[in-house]
Amino acid sequence: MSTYHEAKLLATASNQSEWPSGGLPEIIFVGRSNAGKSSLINTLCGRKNLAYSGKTPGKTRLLNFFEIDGKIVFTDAPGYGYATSDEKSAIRFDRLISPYFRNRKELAGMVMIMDIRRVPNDDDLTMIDYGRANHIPILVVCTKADKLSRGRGIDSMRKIASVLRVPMQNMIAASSLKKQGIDEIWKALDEMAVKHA
Ligand SMILES: Nc1nc2c(ncn2[C@@H]2O[C@H](COP(=O)(O)OP(=O)(O)O)[C@@H](O)[C@H]2O)c(=O)[nH]1
Ligand SMILES: [Mg+2]
Repeated sequence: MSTYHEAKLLATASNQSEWPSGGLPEIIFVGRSNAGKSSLINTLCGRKNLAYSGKTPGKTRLLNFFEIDGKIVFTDAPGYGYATSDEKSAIRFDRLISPYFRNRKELAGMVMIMDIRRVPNDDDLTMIDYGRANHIPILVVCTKADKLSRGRGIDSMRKIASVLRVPMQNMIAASSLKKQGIDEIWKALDEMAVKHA
């Protein structure tokens, strides 16, 4: 199920001075370009196009902060992969993301979105290390689960878990198309928020 949630864009930030004043627990959403991150954020919020602002040229390299139901903030990070394919872009990505992981007191957790059919690559490993190095709780959401049978989905998740070195209990299979896994993800996010408080 996915139900409607109040959501408003608090800020679009290229650097620390543009971060919103904060206070609420924040969850950062990361994923390789095309993994299904925008679709997942929209589905979590019961919306159609909340997170597609990220597709607007210029906004793709920024952090977008969405306040949800006045109780939690989703920080939408730029998709990586294409965007970080050359060294200059990788450095720019690091300049955007690194201070956030190091300095953002509100940061309560990280959601890494993986296409359930893909094996994690070096970009994914680099990304997950931002969370790990800063001791941020990590949830891996394997989306597009509708693309695989249940059995093949589980096999694929085991592989993803082993490459990322994330325990299976910190992974959730999901589908934005079929609205699968959404309640389970919300439960995990609420737990991250509570633990951080
Ligand atoms: N079948 C299926 N397709 C999905 C799902 N989530 C996203 N997609 C498709 O995957 C593509 C990339 O999705 P998008 O949310 O824009 O990915 P992003 O680049 O990570 O934000 C789009 O064509 C989506 O329609 C899903 O759960 N199931
Ligand atoms: Mg997107």
